[in-house]
Order: sequence, then C-alpha cells, then structure tokens
Amino acid sequence: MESIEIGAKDRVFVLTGAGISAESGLATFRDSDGLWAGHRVEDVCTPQAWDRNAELVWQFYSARRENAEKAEPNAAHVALAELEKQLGDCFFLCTQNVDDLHERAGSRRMVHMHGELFVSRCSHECGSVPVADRAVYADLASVEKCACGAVLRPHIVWFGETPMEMERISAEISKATVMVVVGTSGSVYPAANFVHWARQAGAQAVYVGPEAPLNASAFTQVVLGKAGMVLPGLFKTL
Ligand code: BV8
Repeated sequence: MESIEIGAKDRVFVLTGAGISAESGLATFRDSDGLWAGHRVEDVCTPQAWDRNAELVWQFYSARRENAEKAEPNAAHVALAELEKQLGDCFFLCTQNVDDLHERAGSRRMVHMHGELFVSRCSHECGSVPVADRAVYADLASVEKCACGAVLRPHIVWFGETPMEMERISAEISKATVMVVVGTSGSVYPAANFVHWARQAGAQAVYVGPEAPLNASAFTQVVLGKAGMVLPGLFKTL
C-alpha cells in the first residue's frame, strides 16, 4: 500500500474535485451519466445561461441541492478531516466541489473555490452578503429575493467567472511541501494549474483517483484507486 510520509516541517495542501464525492453517490461531471447529462455546460453553468434562462439554471442547482442533501460524507472526506486534526495549521483544503460533504465530515481549514451549493447571493451584486439557502426552487417566481429586490442566484462560480479565495489559495500553495490532489480530471483552470504552482514551489505532488488526470505528468506520484479506499491509509504522520 503506497503511503505519504508527513513530517513535522511539512505543510499539506489538498485539492479535491467531484471524484471525492462519487462514493457518496454524487455524480461527477465527466462520467458518461455525469451532471451535465441532459444539460450543455453553456446552458446551466455560465453567466450567459443565467441571463438567457435563470429558471433552468435554478432547476439544475435545485436538483443538485436535493441530491447533495441526501448524500453522506464518505471515508475519503473523513480521512481528510482526520488529517486536519493532526496537522492543524499545516493543513489546507481547497475544493472545487460545491457540496458540503467536507464540512459535514469535520473539515474547517478549507475554501470552496467554485462556490457553495447551499448559499445564494444577489444576482445584481448589490453588495449584500451571500445567504445560507437550502431551498429547492421549482420555478423562478418562487426564488427568494434580495433586500434590494433582485432575485437571488446560486453562489457558484460559473465558467468565465473568477474563482473565489485565489489570493489565499496561492499563498497556501506557495507554503506547501506536499500537494495531494484527489478525484479531479484536471480539465478546468486555474485549478488544473495548481499542481504546477506547487512543483515550482518545490513541493512533491500526489494524485489519487481511479484514472490518471489530464495533468498526470506534473505529479511526482499517481496512486490509482478510489478515494474512499486509498485516503484512509495514505498518510503516515511522523
Ligand atoms: C477563470 C462550479 C479567470 C459549477 C465549476 C482555455 C485554457 C485555460 C482556461 C480556459 C480556457 N478556456 C476557458 C478557460 C477558463 C475556464 C476553463 O477552465 N474552461 C475549461 C472547460 C477549459 N475556467 C473558468 O472559467 C474559471 N474561471 O478561469 O477565471 C481567472 C483565472 C485565474 C484567476 C482569476 C480569474 C472558472 C471555472 C469554474 C466553473 N465552475 N464548478 C458547478 O459545480 O455547477 S467547474 C466544475 O468542473 C468543477 O468545479 C471542477 O472544477 C470542474 C471539473 O470537474 P472535476 O471536479 O474534475 O470532475 P470531473 O467529472 O471532471 O472528473 C471527476 C474525476 O474524479 C475523474 O478524474 C474521475 O476519474 C475521478 N473519480 C471518479 N470516481 C472517483 C474518482 N476519484 C476518486 N475516487 C473516486 N471514487
């Protein structure tokens, strides 16, 4: 069984993608029956899609809220929360996922670079604070409104929008000695570049997933296997 030794001087940066939630029953984007099934990305995951058909966008994210509500964190989420307990501020988690399974497993030192499914915000960017929102909306008329009167939108980073917390993310990568990337195809940027940033900072980089990602050549180690099987035994803290 392959393992990663974590010493007292190590700082670990973890990046996760849809694959870590696959064993919790949440569809990934690229699998044949993936999330985009029935929906072209351009129709549900861009600002233009929102302008063209906000109701369809809300139906897409409402269906994902229903699925995520029913899902439970799996052994991979738990293993990362355990590692954070052991490493404290020498651990940092960045997820591309919008579900809340990392939080529900106990992760705290983390950011959602592509937003959060159970948060909504003003669609007119009036400056109001994003709000917790677990509602499932059947139609646009039933969607909550901002205090300014504008309809709320999902607090999600769509294609063409700027990922969240990028300053904090790049600062954490520059300090990392070990980057662990779990369950992501390496098809979306800038997340797919993080491994290059880590290598340039002198870190080792490990990928965990059942198939090699598009950016596999950038990794010092590729551990093939499902996250829920591999992560629980992967880290050896010295
Ligand atoms: C930006 C939220 C500027 C929505 C998402 C050309 C070159 C470079 C860049 C671009 C380009 N053209 C356009 C761009 C920019 C664009 C982009 O990258 N496009 C792609 C299509 C080329 N990116 C953007 O627009 C981003 N913004 O660039 O702004 C900027 C840049 C830097 C700094 C400031 C500003 C914003 C992109 C965000 C889009 N929103 N998500 C939602 O969730 O609905 S993206 C979404 O898809 C995910 O969040 C994730 O990021 C991405 C890919 O999904 P994955 O997580 O990788 O999942 P996938 O299905 O692909 O793969 C699953 C993997 O799991 C597989 O590898 C599989 O083997 C594995 N797996 C399966 N089972 C398991 C498993 N692994 C472990 N265990 C298992 N059991």
